[in-house]
This record gives sequence, C-alpha cells and structure tokens, in this order.
Amino acid sequence: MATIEGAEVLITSPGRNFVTLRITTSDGTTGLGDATLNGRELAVASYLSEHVVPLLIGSDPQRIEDTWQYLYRGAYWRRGPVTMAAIAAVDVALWDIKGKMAGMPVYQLLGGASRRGALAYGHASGSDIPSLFTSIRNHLDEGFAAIRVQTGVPGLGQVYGVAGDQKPGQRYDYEPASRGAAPSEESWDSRAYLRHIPTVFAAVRDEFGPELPLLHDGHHRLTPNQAASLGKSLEPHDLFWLEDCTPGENQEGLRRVRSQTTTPLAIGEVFNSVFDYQTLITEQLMDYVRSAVTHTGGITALKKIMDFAAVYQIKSGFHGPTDVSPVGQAAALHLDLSIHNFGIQEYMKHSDDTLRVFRTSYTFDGGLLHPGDAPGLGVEYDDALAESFSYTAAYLPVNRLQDGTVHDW
Ligand code: KDG
Ligand code: MG
Repeated sequence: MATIEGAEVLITSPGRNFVTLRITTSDGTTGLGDATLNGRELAVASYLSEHVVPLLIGSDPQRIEDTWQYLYRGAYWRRGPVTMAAIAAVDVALWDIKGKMAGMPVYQLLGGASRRGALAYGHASGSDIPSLFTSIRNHLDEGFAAIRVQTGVPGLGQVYGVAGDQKPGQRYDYEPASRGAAPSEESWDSRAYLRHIPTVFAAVRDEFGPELPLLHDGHHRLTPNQAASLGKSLEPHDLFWLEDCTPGENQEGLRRVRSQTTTPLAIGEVFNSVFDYQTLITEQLMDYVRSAVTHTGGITALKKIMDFAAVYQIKSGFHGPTDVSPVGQAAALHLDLSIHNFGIQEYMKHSDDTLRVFRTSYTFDGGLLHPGDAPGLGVEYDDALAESFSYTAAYLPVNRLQDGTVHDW
C-alpha cells in the first residue's frame, strides 16, 4: 500500500499570491490542493506546515473521507476560513492522487458527467454605461453566454469589482493596486448605489435584450431592508442572481430579503461550512451556493453541501475569481460537471504568468467550461517558474463611509 511520504507548501506570486499543497506518495504519485486565502495567505501556509503536514506523513492517501474527518472532527477547533482552506488543500490533493491512481479524471470518481460542460459567467464592468457596454460586448465576443454586471456609482471613486476602461481581451483582476503593507481604502454610499444600479440594468436590458443571463454582486454591503428594496427594484430586469446582498453571517437576515423579492439570491463565497448555510438552505432563503471548493473544506465537504441543497432545489454557483488558483478552479469544474444541481460557474481568466506556473487542462468553449480528461485534476505545477515569483503582501481594500466609518464588505 502506498503511503503519504511528503507534503510541501508551495507559495508563488505570478501577479498575485497563491498557496498550494503538494502531497507525494511512496509510489511517486503527486496531488495538488489549493490553499489560497486572499490577503491571509501565510496564515494557511503556516497552519498547514506547522499543524497538518506532520499528521499526514505515513498515512493512507486513499482514505479521503477518514482524513477529512480526522482533520476537522478530530482537531477540537473547528471551522473558520484558515482551518477550512487547509483541510480543503489536503482533500483536493488526495482526490487528485486518487484520480491519478485510478487513471481517471476526478469527475468520473464523483459519479461521471451530468452535462456537456459547465455554463460560465464572466465579469463585465465599467466606470460608466458606455464603458460597461464595451466590456459586455468584449465578453460576448470571447464566448461568454452569461455576464456579471458591475459599474461605478456617480459620486463615488473606485468601486470594488469595477475595472477601468478595458481593451478587448484585456484581463481584469480584483484589487489591482493593493500590493503593499496595508489595504487601500475605498469610499461607499449605499443610498447612491441603490439609486444607480436599477438604472444600469434598465440600460443593459434595453441594449442587449431580454435573453442574456445577467448577474450582479452586492459584495455584502447592504442591510436586509436595503437588500429587499434592491431585489424588488431589479425584478423587472430578470436577473439570474443578486449575489451577497447582505453580510451573510446573520442567516436570519435573509428572511426579510426573501419575503420581499423574487430576484434569485446567491450567497456564500465567504462561508466555510455547511453550518453557515443551515438556515438559508432549510428555509429556502437562497437559490445558489457561492462557496469555493478551496474555502469550504474541499470537494468532499462541498459535495455534501450540494447534496443537502439539492433537497431544497438550490443549485451551485461556485466562486471562481482569480484569487482561487487554477487548482481550486479545476476542482470546482470536476464538481460542476458531476453534480445534478449545477447552476453556473464563475470564470475569471488567470494571468498568462499564472497559467504558466499552473498548467491546466480545462477548456472554455461555446460558453461552457470542461475540466478535461487527464487523470486526477489535470493541473501540473512548474516549480522552477513558481520560485521566480516571490510572495508580496497584498490585501483586499477596506470600505469607509464618507464620514470615515468602516463599512461592511
Ligand atoms: O477574495 C475576495 C474575492 O475573491 C471576491 O471579492 C470576489 O466577490 C467576488 C466574486 O464574486 O468573485
Ligand atoms: Mg462575490
């Protein structure tokens, strides 16, 4: 029987920071897991190398479920983004190894394909309506069949999730200027935002018609009552979803939103456990699960959340920004392809440097993503190139209201 012989925590920064766990077995098989927690990368790296890696050495790489339970249930301290990202990295690396040992892509081990590919949405944005339209057109030209729409708000400066004017094919990364010793700061005004956003969606529907699936991310900024009002005002524009309309830790807050609007709700990219969803799922207060494999304890845990959600007709919409590494994105795609209650997959292209460090086999064609058929996850890591990109501290921005009060994400 092969055992786990080594586990290395790899840190690289090809334009942004990524933490990867590589597990090697005694028969030479390797598996990769994503452990990237944006802005808190070294906390997960240290949790892994100090507290998790020593426990793995000599154990059976095939026992994925038992290893998960050992690291979660056996550890006394449960949940939290750092712990769950570390467990996710181990879990995903073990699925990669199992796939390679079986000679099958991971989605086959999860039950096989339920669809031809995973419908992906891209991120269009603009500081004003003309630049937003250009960005939407560029995304349609690139083959996206569903589009997230974010815009600047009159009177506010830089708004999170909004790129400057983009040329065709130019990539957008979140928090472009935030490398440094402290976060940058942005200003926020919920009333100005609430007045502006319905006019943006009216303009987009006028220009692009009723068919195109449109999504919007509220980035956790609103109170339940404000979110209910936004959901109502967006109903005529038939959104695919309104995402993270409130900070989600108060699950009961979504009752107010849900009772007031039929706009579909997506939530959960900052959640890390099924318990963060318990009220939301059982009371059907949401429509789409936004978790990333990377931040929710891996494929094993997210598959269970999705099976639980399926009972309530809730679908997936997994998080796929550029701060989830290509390893984390590949893991999501294997789950997307196999589960029945798939909804949509977020897809932001990684930088060319990132895709040289992480060589992927997933494809994007006709608006659909496919994880590819290489055994395991289908991602290779280039150590030499990775080492040439050294870690630099980087943070998500902080929001302040105009009087200086720190505001919610
Ligand atoms: O690390 C935080 C980002 O991944 C997040 O803000 C991106 O909201 C996001 C999204 O929907 O992709
Ligand atoms: Mg989001």
